[in-house]
Amino acid sequence: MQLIDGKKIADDIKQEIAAEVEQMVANGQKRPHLAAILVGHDGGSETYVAHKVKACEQCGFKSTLIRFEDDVTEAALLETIEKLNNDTDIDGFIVQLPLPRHISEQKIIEAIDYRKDVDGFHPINVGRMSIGLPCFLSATPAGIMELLARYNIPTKGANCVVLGRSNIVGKPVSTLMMQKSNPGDATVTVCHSATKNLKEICAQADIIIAALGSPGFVTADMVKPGAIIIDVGTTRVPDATRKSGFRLRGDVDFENVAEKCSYITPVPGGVGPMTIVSLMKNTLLAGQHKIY
Ligand code: L34
Repeated sequence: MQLIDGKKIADDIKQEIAAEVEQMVANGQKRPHLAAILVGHDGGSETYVAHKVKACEQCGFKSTLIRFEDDVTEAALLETIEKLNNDTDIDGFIVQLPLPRHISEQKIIEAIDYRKDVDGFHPINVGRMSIGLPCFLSATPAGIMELLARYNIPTKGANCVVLGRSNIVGKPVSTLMMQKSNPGDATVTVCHSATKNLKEICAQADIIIAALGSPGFVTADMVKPGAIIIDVGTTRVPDATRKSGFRLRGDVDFENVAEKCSYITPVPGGVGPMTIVSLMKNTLLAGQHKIY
């Protein structure tokens, strides 16, 4: 079994981006500028956004964090989005999800100028992705594709099972895996809560991409010997031995599955850091006005 080191790949890519940014600055161009809107104090969101701000620093980007309490109105958020859309110094921005229930995520996402939508969540970017046009690719799927590429993992003709059908991971990663490209060109099966014979379907898979947010869901009996396992889950589970009181657990029963598979992403240190770095890649593209 080989561990897929997302942290190391992400560090390499951040260095590549930083070098490109210094080149841009030397040529008299401005530093890319990312803004992030964070609503409330969800522990996961706080951590992820802090990682995004830090990654901007490492890439030589400017960053701005805009915070709201969780009683912020939808109107106030929309007004902020409008300002960011019109602010010529901001190249791209994100609204960290999830949002409080009284705010429509879809309305917020559609209010973002798609040319600044570095999360790749706007329907224009999703539509472009689905037909293979240049666009902002959403960060977690793009990060997974990058890991497969950098580890030279063959995907052409592979049976790929995606667990989960969310708009931010399951749907887009299944689209990318079936696209005629490398990585890609796989035969993709998407499983979800209504799927019958899920275990049997998984046991046929050459590649499993687990994105359900259900800790330890993928057990060794669901894994074909030599399969490739991509674990997208990062659920906080109670752990009294940690100072924080919790630890992160993926969707895969790592201990038992690791012995059986050929490649596996750890949690933490697998897909998570790649999500962050894919956002950085999109911000660089935005700063270079490559998506319009
Ligand atoms: N708008 N909302 C928007 N864009 C996104 O791209 C996200 N996502 C998901 C949740 N909501 C979002 C993220 O940023 C998930 N996500 C994310 C980002 C980073 C990490 C995990 C999920 C990450 O850095 N994970 C680390 C561990 C972090 C920790 O210590 O908690 C890892 O190594 O897996």
